[in-house]
Amino acid sequence: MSQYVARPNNLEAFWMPFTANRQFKQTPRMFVAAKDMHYTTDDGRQVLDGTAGLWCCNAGHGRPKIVEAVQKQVGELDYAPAFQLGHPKVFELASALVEITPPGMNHAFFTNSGSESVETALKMAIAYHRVKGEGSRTRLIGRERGYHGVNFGGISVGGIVSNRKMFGTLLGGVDHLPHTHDIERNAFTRGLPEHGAELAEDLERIVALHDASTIAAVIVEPMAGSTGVLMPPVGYLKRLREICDKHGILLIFDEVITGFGRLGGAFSSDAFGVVPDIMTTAKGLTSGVIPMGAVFVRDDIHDAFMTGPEHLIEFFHGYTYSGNPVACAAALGTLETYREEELLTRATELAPYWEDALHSLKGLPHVIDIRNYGLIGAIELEPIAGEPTKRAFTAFLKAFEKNLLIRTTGDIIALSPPLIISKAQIDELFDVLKDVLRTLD
Ligand code: PXG
Ligand code: PLP
Repeated sequence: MSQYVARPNNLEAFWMPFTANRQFKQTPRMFVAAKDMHYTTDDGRQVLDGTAGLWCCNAGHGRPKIVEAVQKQVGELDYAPAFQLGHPKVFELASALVEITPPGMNHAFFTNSGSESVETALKMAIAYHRVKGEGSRTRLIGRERGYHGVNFGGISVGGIVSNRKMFGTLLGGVDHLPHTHDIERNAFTRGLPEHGAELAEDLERIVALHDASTIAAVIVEPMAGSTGVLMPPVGYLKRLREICDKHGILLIFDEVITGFGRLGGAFSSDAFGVVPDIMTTAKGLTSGVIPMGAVFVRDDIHDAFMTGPEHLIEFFHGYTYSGNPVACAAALGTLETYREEELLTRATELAPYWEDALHSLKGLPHVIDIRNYGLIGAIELEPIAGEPTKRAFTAFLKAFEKNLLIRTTGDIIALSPPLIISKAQIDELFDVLKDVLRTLD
């Protein structure tokens, strides 16, 4: 087949991220093009994107406003130094973004990824307490099963064992809340699980152990994505917010997945009603087209830094590519697409249909839980005894053969299609997945 020549003849040099390299290189899976809801493989197949790439292509693929914005920008101003210099688009973008952040959260710091957004937020939290005269507040509290990217701060507050165990002692002064996953009590819940709000009380135990005066921030994903789509129990986030307020601890929501429409609003607070002090984002900010992240902070946190002599740098932090012009253009084109097509609220509209279609998989072999919110869903499979992850990975391979892209983590299948998915495509997605699940050993 003619497309086949697109496959490079040497796959050795590229060390692939989070990939079984040797297995992949024996039987490579390659995409060569993408448009709207579909990828094209190098053997000419159209694959339905059930995962928005890696939870990032929220506007779908090859969207004209984004493509045009990037093409125009790269010819006009390719790069401008990020430190002590600016360019118009980065200010325009920050202003546009704070229009959709929660009230009182009107400042944006740009990064290149979710991992960098997390490092930035953790450093901001510690430095904020210091500029406020509370330099003893350095401790960071994460949560078991949390995913906050792969840099040292992020894996330290994160709670995914395989991402941590190889890398030494990590950051000191970190503690963890318990995760909220409880299949025994909450299996097959539609929307937010009823049981588990009391798990937030564990923060009081941690505060009692370390004393509030040593704690800078709590960081959680409002909905934990990477670990297998764990919804917050009803009342849980509100309780975390109350305990943080009581003790002067900053609450950071890692919205790298939940931001930009996944839950049916711009950010998780639109869905769950709890507003953090700092939000980390990336992915949907540019619909995955150009790497970019943003950290949003409450005004008084930003303002606390804006003291001292005006010629001095207020925050010793930033990246060569913070606010890169081409990334800014991609983000502005993305926001325009979201606005014109009302994509940031589309998940709310589609949620009932999505939920019914997803839960129709109940009763299929090995399915032990199904969960959903907005345009996100997960199907948890019983692991094969002694061979965890194998059953779900087999489902991934079979789905790929049947022209459907799904994502698996452990024995959990995660689904998060682009927000432009049609009802007919939702039907197609679950028809294929049913076929796949029926044939699993
Ligand atoms: N925080 C959260 C909550 C994330 O989900 C990151 C930080 C890190 O972002 P970067 O851009 O540095 O990767 C993430 C990223 C998966 C999967 O399939 C999830 C992520 C990335 C890749 C795959 O679960 N989440
Ligand atoms: N390492 C070296 C030697 C550098 O000079 C720089 C940036 O100037 C970095 C790392 C950080 O790179 P970035 O700003 O792209 O994160």
